Amino acid sequence: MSWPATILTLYPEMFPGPLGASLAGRAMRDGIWSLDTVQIRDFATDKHRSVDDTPAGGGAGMVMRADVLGTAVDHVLAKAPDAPLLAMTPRGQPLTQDLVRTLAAGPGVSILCGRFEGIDERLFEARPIVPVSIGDYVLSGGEMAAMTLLDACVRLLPGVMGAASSGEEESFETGLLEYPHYTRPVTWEGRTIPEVLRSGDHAKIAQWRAERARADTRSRRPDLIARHGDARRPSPSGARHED
Ligand code: 6GU
Repeated sequence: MSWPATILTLYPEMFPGPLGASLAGRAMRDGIWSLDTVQIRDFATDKHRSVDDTPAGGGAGMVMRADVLGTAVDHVLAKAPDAPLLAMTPRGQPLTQDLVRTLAAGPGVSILCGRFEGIDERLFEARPIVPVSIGDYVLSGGEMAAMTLLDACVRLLPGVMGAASSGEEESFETGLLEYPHYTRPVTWEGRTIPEVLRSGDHAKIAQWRAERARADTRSRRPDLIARHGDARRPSPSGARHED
């Protein structure tokens, strides 16, 4: 059990889902990581096994109860005391490659998946829970967000991807988007692979890639350029962006 993940959810049947296939699936079968689900409803106390209630102050939808979640979270914290406990919610801090790297380097992760309109805020005051969001849009629940986070972490675990995942030129490793890729055929529908990539001149190739990374980031993700500090040359050797 090298990197255990524990998921608190109302829908354990959604797991492993896509994480059981491809790279993550093979890594799981190889014992590099493991997945355990905990059914939140098992911690309900009334005869209807209710986990949610109407929002204080009124409004649409339902809110996940602090008392039920508190007991469920305590169960997970007792089982996995060293793993950080995250909650997937659009109100959370943004998931970044920096956070993914930190989590993958740690002892594993526990993840609470929100449903309904949200989670009673007192839970976040009373337990050590880090709220995390995967982007500025709203999912119907945190489960697919948790799968996204786990996929990003698992590919970085030792033995999962080999050289490629430590690739210092990957998107975000330099604070920029990665340069574009090409492969054979050399000509497809009249479009030819850029000449420089076929030149064998590795210095020129590195320079072209650095320029394209910068240009594409500027046009697609100006927010990243602003954070990157508009450096003249993103280091092709892959020096990491420090915040
Ligand atoms: Cl983590 N959960 C939900 N429900 N929606 C989201 C999200 C998380 N991140 C972005 N949208």
